[in-house]
Amino acid sequence: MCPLIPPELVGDIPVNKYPLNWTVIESRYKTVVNGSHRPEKCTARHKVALLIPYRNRARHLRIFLNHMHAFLIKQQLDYGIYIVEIDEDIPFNRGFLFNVGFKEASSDYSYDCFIFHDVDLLPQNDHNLYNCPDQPRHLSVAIDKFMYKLAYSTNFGGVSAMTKEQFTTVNGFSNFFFGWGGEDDDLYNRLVYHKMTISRTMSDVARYTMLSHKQATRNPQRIKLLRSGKQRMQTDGINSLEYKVLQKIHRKLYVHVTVTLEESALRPFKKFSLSGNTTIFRRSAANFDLS
Ligand code: NGS
Repeated sequence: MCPLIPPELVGDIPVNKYPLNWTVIESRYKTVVNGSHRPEKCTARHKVALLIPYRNRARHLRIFLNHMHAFLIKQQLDYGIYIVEIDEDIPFNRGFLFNVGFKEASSDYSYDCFIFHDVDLLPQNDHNLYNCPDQPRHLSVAIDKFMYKLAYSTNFGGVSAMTKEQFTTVNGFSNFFFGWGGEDDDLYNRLVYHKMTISRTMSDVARYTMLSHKQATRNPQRIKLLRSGKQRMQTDGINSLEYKVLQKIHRKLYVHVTVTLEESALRPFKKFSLSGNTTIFRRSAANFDLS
């Protein structure tokens, strides 16, 4: 077994916000294969899948992967990185993509711990352990953009960790939140309903740099959806997830999963769409080229 505390951790680590090109990043991580790595000299204590919902952030992805592989290797984890995206040109659905990532990673390997991670957040301290304790853990406690202060006490967004059992117990995320905001608060409500509590890493360790980007369009229905969330908990989540995998490519530094939503999965979007315009455009395959 690898030691409880990985021996090579140093605390604060530099964050390189410059996107290196793919060849350079790949040559840095010779031992990473299919987006996965495990320690050579000991048996990892944790099998961790890092799930990243994604759309059109190729620059961020290069910065993220370059930073994260070094970080995770040092933590002596048996890990895999999954980048998950939808082909439809509809508002982003973070919760749905995490649910898909959970299923796809679970079908590849016996991961016991899942880290739900935004692509624009980079940990600044390697004592911030990417494993899953007894209770769900919120990891992105202190973000530079917010002056390293937690936005509010029930916040569970950004980066969080749950065991397979915890995530299954709460039926994963809701699939109903199209557009920015609310899906993480809804997950928090699910945890509370199931009598779980959030654990948090200390804020001097759980520090993150956020990469800059345009603010996504807020989902005007998010408060309404949050209020009715409790009624849907048992029927809206990983047990109701319907999608088709368009491609699942095991690249060197990540597994890239692109899915299309089944008609039934679009129903909530159509129902809650204010504009009334429910035409959905498929994105062309060229958009899935992450280079
Ligand atoms: C809340 C959102 C959350 C979001 C959080 C922090 O208002 O989804 O802000 O966002 N909830 C609702 O909109 C209901 S942040 O300031 O980090 O961009 O995670």
